[in-house]
Order: sequence, then C-alpha cells, then structure tokens
Amino acid sequence: MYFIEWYPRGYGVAFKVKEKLFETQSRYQRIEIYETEGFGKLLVLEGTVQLVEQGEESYHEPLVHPALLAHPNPRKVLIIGGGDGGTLREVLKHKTVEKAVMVEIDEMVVEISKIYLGIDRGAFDDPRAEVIIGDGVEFVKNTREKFDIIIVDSTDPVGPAKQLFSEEFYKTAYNALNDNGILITQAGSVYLFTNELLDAHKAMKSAFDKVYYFSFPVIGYASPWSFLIGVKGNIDFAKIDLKRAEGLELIYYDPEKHETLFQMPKYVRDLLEGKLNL
Ligand code: AG3
Repeated sequence: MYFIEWYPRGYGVAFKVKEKLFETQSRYQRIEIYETEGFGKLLVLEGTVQLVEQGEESYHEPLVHPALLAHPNPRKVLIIGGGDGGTLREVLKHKTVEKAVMVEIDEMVVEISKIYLGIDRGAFDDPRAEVIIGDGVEFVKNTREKFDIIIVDSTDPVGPAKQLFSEEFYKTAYNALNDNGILITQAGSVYLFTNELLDAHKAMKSAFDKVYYFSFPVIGYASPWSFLIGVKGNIDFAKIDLKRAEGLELIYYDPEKHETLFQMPKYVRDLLEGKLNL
C-alpha cells in the first residue's frame, strides 16, 4: 500500500504505508494519518503531506531557528497554523521567548495530532504557550499585541491558506510586529510551485523593509522547499547570534553554517531578482 502526493506535471512523493490509522473530514479539510513503513506516522491534510514523524525536524528547524537567532531578543512569538505543535516545540526551545501564541484555524488538527503524533513533546502544556483556535488572518488584523516574530506554518496557498500569502495579509502582519521584527513563512516547492513562490515574494516585498529567501531539503516534500522572510526595521537575517544556538539540540539546520541556507538554483534566484521572466 502506498500514499502518494501528486504535485503538478505528474511529479509524485510516495511513502510505503502499513495502514491508515485515521481519516475524517473536518470543517476545513480532509485529515488523514498513516503508519508508514520507514518514517513513523504521516499527517496528510487535503491530500498533501504535512509531516512524517521521522524527519519533521527537517521542516520545523529551518522554519523556526534562523529567524529566532537572527532577531536580537525574540520575546513574543506568533505562530499561524502549526496545529501539530512541532513549530511551537522548536520556538519554546529558546530561553528568550516569554510567550508563544499559536493561532490554528482547525481544532481537529490539534486534537488529532495530540492523539496520534505527540510531536509537540509537551509544548502545548508549557506555561509560555497559548493556543487559540481561530482564523490567523483575522487575528493578525484585530490584535493589539505586538510580536517580535511571526511564523506562518500553513498549508499550500489554496483554500483557507491562500490569504496568508497575500499583500494585504503581509501588511497587517507588518503592523503586528514590533519595530524590529521578522515574519517567516514556508513558501512551497522551489521547482514545482515556482509561480506561487514568486507571487508571495512580490507581495512580501511591497509590505516589508527587507525580504530574504532560502531553500532547504525537507523530508516528505518535493524538495528543495522555499522559505520567505520579511524584515521590519533593520535586522540582518544573514547574521545570527551563535551563542544563543548553544544547547538547542538540532538535527538538520546548522547554525555554524547559517550562510549555506541561502543557496537557491540560479534560474530561481534570477526570477526572484527580476533578472529573468517566466
Ligand atoms: N505545513 C505544510 C507545509 C506545506 C506542505 N505542502 C505540501 N506537501 N504540498 C506543515 C505543517 C507542519 N507543522
């Protein structure tokens, strides 16, 4: 038995699976959990791979740590999405963090992840964590709180997540950041969602003072995967505080080699920099 996620142009990512452990239709999406042969449990939303237990750090580490180490003193962090708790877990590894608010639209994802995955490894019970079930777009628009970091751990830019890649959202997120702040988002497969990456990059550029991008090979996704960073104020995302990286216990992202994050296939870099058009 196999689970296959089909990307455009007939490109597939497949896992051999022992069994389907759970399936339901929530208010927002189809949720499935499989037991794979070699990677532990697999979480699938709307037919797209969200994570495999053995390898999820290859997504959560680059999503969280470069931003938290580039910021001089990240105390308040907002996570949009991230219902499985992996992002929250990585954020709370940072001692500077006093409060991490996670706004997830689909309560079922949180509940099912607690039962079948447990990858939050206790993060949901951390006194610094606050979980809100609600729409991240609305939350960012209406909140009076300001954050040092906003992390968008969303599904692909279709359906409910589409708004999270728009200029309008990035502008409201900019306002919800402190004077020096960073927003980071997953931005899709470099080769197979290039248009979506370019659109999100353009939208972010019209909202933020500086925009960075990087790619990372994520287990279970059509790699390399892209990440976009919007900076409010004057933070240099290319430089991190190595001292604060001590003791983080990382597997994939290597703070000592932070500069290697920024490699991007040449034609994609040219597209992003406007030197080449599709
Ligand atoms: N967030 C989903 C990233 C996008 C995956 N897309 C895909 N496979 N087509 C992951 C949630 C983990 N916290």
